[in-house]
Amino acid sequence: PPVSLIGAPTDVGAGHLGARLGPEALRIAGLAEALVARGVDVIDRGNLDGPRNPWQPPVEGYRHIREVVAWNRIVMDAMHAELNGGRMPILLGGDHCLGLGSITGVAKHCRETGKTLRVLWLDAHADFNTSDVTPSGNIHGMPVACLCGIGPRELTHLDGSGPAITPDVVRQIGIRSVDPGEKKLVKAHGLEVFDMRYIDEVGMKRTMEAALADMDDNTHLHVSFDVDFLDPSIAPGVGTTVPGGPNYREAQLVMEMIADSGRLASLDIVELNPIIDTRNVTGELSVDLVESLFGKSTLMRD
Ligand code: DIR
Ligand code: MN
Ligand code: MN
Ligand code: MN
Repeated sequence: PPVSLIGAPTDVGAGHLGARLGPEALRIAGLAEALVARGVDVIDRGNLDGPRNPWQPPVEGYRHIREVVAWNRIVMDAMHAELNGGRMPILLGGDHCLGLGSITGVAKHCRETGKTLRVLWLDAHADFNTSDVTPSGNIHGMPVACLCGIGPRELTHLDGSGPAITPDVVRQIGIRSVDPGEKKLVKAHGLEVFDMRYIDEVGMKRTMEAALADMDDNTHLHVSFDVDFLDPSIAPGVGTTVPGGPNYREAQLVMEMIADSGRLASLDIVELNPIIDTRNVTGELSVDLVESLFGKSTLMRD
């Protein structure tokens, strides 16, 4: 299907400044050109516009909640509009608080079209914090909880109707940093988490087979790719690195197996921070991975 790139240049949900430059770093790394080379019809919609980052400390457990709500409404509408127009939206973040708006827009489209939504959350973090248990107040640590209806009403009811998803929609992969109170919530809500221990023990191939199981022609697969999913040795350009992530080949295999599923219908690329990166290597790696996501494979498989 044709693809639309949507830039959301903000870091209002993060604890480091710089993810607002992520969309430009992905463009400079040649994201659109790489997709065109794969034979994909691409339109770059440019950047959305939203409130500036006031860079204030958290208030009652949330940093910048007003600005986070505003950005997410804008992102929700943009994602939904592209899907309505028959295009596959790729959100260029921006920090991962935007996964809330993105997936709320996607879920709305799935309800309207009778599709079954599946969300693959590729991340070092579970992003399942609440204002009570967050160690930081940064809302990029909360979007999965908010999507599942756990959080303040302005975040859990972004489209005015109700929580976008239930926890059974989500599969998390690569998780290796979960805060103590967050861990209790993840367990209580039965989130399906393929953490790094699981990947170490069974391998990435079987992990992805499990994460991609039980999809069919009616499945809309949304991938929310937090670049800190990757091992920091190959992807230093993120605000919150955590050692012990997937290596280059494991990450490629993740993307190749998603491509093979044939179900990818929307994507977020978030948390890329070119201020922290080294000569855009993390932006360039992200583009390599997106090529695999769109079917670029090794010589023997083409
Ligand atoms: C941490 C970091 N769990 C927090 N979260 C991040 O502040 O809630 N998510 N970096 O991507
Ligand atoms: Mn994240
Ligand atoms: Mn729709
Ligand atoms: Mn993360």
